[in-house]
Amino acid sequence: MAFWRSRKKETPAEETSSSDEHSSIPNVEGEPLASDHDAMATASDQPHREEVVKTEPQKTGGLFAKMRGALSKTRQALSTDIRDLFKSEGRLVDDEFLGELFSRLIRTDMGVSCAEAIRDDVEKRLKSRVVQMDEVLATITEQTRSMLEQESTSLRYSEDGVPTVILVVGVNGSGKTTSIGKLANHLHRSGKRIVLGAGDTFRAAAVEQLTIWAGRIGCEIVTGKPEADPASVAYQTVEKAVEMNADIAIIDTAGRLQTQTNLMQQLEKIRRVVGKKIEGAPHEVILVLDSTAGQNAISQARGFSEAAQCTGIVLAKLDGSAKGGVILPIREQFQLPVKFVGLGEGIDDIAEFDASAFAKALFAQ
Ligand SMILES: Nc1nc2c(ncn2[C@@H]2O[C@H](COP(=O)(O)OP(=O)(O)O)[C@@H](O)[C@H]2O)c(=O)[nH]1
Ligand SMILES: [Mg+2]
Repeated sequence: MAFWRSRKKETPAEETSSSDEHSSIPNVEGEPLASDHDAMATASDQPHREEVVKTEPQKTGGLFAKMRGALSKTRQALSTDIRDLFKSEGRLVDDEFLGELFSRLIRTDMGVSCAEAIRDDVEKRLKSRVVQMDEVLATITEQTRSMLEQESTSLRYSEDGVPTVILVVGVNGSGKTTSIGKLANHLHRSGKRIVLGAGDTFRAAAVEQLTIWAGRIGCEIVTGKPEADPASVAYQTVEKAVEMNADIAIIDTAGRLQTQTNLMQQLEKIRRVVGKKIEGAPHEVILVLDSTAGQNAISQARGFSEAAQCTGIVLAKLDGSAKGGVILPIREQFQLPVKFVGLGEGIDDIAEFDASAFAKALFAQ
């Protein structure tokens, strides 16, 4: 399967006109039903700290240290468990050992087939030998790295000098708005001109939250009126990006479940209208997954990757999760590259995904 799926040719003539294009965008035919909103409200009952954006001092110590810090919960769960398998004189790698290793790996939510692959690799390399823990960890780390490796983690940029459009999607509370803030800051720092689009018009707090991020970063933001058509905000965002010759427009969206047909149609409309303004846009449709959701994150990836034609993943909240292993089945089952990982709530707590650093951080002592 290709990472970049071909898009249907759209000819939605009714949505825009040349004189005042965005104001002529009608309301989404599939405007969320009350029941959809209700579902969203329920899903958002989990704690949000939208109004308070943390101002943390800049962290130092490089990507590995950061990744290592963020993965501490998963690593502790794993390596304490794995350490239990060893005595100072080492351990014979036999069926019993392999079975115990397997049951420890699986606790990180890496899933059966990934845990099997790692166990089989240890078996192949070390069976019938008495080994020390370091040697087993080195083997596991290498196997994990090779399972996580992917062609490219870089964002796909537009080719012809027009702004790159990134649409950000996912369920409520997965970390979309926060990830946009961190990503925008990351790109801004690398010299890109950014425009944010507050496409989650359903909740005023979401607009406010993104506005605070824009203020901190010092980038432009386009907001609509409360309950405005998100497609219209998306269109205006792209229009603004073109106008000011920005490099990147990043569009936030309301949380939704992949099963909410109307809300998925709304995403489709956003895609269409931005594609009308810039051919080939959106260049990226980033699915934000909450790694603390473990196996649920996998079912979200399954639903969204098809329904919203996602092109990449941001795996958020690795720092709060003991289930960081979930990244393995995500890589195994989907052709979607993990582009960034969220390592905390602070502005710098995002990193481009790096398979080698991730595997080492997961198993480092
Ligand atoms: N620890 C941690 N918290 C995060 C991370 N990303 C987002 N959050 C928190 O998760 C909650 C929901 O995030 P938000 O961006 O509002 O989610 P959205 O509904 O998908 O836009 C907020 O409290 C965020 O501060 C992360 O990488 N690590
Ligand atoms: Mg949000």
